Amino acid sequence: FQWEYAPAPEARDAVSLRERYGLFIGGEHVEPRSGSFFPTISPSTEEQLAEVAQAGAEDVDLAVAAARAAFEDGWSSLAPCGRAKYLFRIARILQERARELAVAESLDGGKPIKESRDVDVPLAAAHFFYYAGWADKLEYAFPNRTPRPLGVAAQIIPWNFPLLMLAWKIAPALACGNTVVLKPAETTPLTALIFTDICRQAELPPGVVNIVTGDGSTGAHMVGHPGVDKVAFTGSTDVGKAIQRKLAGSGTKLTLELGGKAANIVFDDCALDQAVEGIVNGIYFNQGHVCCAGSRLLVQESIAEPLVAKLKRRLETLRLGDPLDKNTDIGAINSKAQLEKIRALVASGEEEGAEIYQPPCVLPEKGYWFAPTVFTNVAQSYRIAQEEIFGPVLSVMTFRTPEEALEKANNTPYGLSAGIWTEKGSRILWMAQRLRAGVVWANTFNRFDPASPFGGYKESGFGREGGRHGLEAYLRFE
Ligand code: TXE
Repeated sequence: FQWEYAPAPEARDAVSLRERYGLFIGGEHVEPRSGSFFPTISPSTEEQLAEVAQAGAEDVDLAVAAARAAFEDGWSSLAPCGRAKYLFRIARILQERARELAVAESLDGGKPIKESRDVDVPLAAAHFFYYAGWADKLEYAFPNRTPRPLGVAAQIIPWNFPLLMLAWKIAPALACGNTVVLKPAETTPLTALIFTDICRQAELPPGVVNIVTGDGSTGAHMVGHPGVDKVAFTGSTDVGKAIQRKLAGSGTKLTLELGGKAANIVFDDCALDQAVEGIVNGIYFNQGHVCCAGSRLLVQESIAEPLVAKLKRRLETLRLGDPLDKNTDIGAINSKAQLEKIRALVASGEEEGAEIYQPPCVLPEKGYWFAPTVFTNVAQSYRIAQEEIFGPVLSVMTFRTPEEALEKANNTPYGLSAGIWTEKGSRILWMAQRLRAGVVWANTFNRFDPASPFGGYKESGFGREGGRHGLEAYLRFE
């Protein structure tokens, strides 16, 4: 089986990028006071897509001041149906500009266009529609309490779902009457920068949304800023812990959505073909760059052999290559650093004694790629069974009883999600009650809806995004 790398130039034309992007502060595109820029590249071709501003402390000061002014000068006291009007407008513009956004997302981040087209962009619009609906109904969401906005929210997001994470953060914050300063990840700033044009197109009052680009140092300025009332962070557990330590005792509200090591648990009475699809979706969706990825497969011993055989055959049909090709299943790894991390963890799995399987596939010469990988013969103590790889790598382990499955599933410092595959409803309920995971899927995986709260236990963080619960993170109560 040979897969040829076929570029799709016509898709590339859907997005016209500026050579250089400044910051979006107070409703204007401005040059960074820092004077510094850095390149954002396409991980599938290594071509430079644009230059992006590296915001320094002074730039963050200006963005926070603009957000504060917008909060005090009207956004927080605007009639709630007025806030809803802007959120509805943004949602509609996201739909109208869906193709451009999907192409930009796939170019900048490496994910297959069919995912950015069918998942990232429509879900981002759905979040704005959903929270637009709550903006004038907050007193119904929290009866007998008086909800009030917090003020200025500093929001720091990762590179795996750039536009969707922006929507998860900005939509509820604005619906509740807050203003925001948001920083996209350094490897995927483009859709957030296109979003600045959408804010202008929607005539959002200046300063309600401010976008600053930069690396971790920009994020650190935001977190420590005295003008910030709330920090919302999605990213690595190490940075999340550092942020929590920094904010200890400060009174700044904090929500953290961190890593995961989810178990996908397959019982012998499941619909096997459906489970194989769920396992593939669970770990190879977005190259495994998913915090809730089903990276540990726990399969009942009696069906382990046929299931793994089916899974390997299915992997041979996955197509790896150009993210802009509509047939691509597996795109590029987001960055060189992430590729190196995946390689190192995979090497540790082989050294510790696990058996590796990769379907035959030709990796493109340029760019960052990693073949879909399955490890069998994995012990729970191996690093590949314990640490978040954040790549297309599945670790398979077996169990005999539901109790053993539960014990193994919960044997992780994380607790973001889990999947159960069985035809027995009572077993689903028994497991779901005992799994220490914020989300439990039954006979499906990686399903998202703006109305469902999402968030973790243990080192996966705290606070919920999505649903009515997601509003709480952006409110105080009188
Ligand atoms: O994350 P970082 P990285 C996990 C995943 C991945 C690993 C490393 O396992 O392999 O983390 O990824 C900003 N103060 N996840 O290094 O550094 C940074 O600029 C404030 C899981 O990319 O945490 C970016 O905007 N902000 C995760 C964001 O934090 C700081 C998604 C995330 O980057 C900062 C991403 C600081 N000191 C990675 N340092 C998930 N939960 O989905 C960095 N940042």
